[in-house]
Amino acid sequence: MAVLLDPDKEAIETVELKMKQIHSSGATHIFVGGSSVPRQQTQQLVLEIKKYSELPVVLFPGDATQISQVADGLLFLSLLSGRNPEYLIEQHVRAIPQLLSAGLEVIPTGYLLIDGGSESSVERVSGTLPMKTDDIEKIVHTAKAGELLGMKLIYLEAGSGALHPIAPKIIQAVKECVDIPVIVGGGISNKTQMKAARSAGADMVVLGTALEQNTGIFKPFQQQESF
Ligand code: 1GP
Repeated sequence: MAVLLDPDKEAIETVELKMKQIHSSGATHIFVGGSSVPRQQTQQLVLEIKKYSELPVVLFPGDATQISQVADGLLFLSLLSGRNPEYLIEQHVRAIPQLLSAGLEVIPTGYLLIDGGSESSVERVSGTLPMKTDDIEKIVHTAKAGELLGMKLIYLEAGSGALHPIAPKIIQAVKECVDIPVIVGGGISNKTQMKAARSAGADMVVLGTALEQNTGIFKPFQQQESF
């Protein structure tokens, strides 16, 4: 399990406590990103996390301005579900000066936005529509195209705060067709949903909103079998 911390929502003063909770939740990675914030803000959050945690910090950037050289890795997300060149390649080109001088592990990631029942910020910012949940074939083909283009991860995204997380049948269909790890995020707010995603084959699930809204949720996650 990875937890997603958004530099725009995270107060620096609460990071120490949050890290204790995250460690006891059994999370294996900390993702940082989500909103568009000045580079300095991302940098500051990553540095603060690093004071209290040895978990790998992986950037989950909304655009090229969110690359912090002090993180461990970067999901180099290409929004394959949409047809906006800005998020397919343009932001990536703009990120290169930062990446050339950073020691980040860059992980090429096929990012698929799938309808989660409400308008997501990815949809708003990218100006692209999510894929329809009943067009599983297209979702699978898009993920496979990403793999054949050399991507090392597929990220199935329902959108932060989605009403419905990615359906297990979608995860399963994608897993059956690709040989690279599949990450699933968006709208996962309880153990049952986490378990369903994992049972369907998700190699990692990502939680953001659920942890922001109710830190008490950390404890129950710890008590279930390891995610
Ligand atoms: C990461 O956008 C998700 O993929 C996070 O979604 O905030 O709904 O957990 P939540």
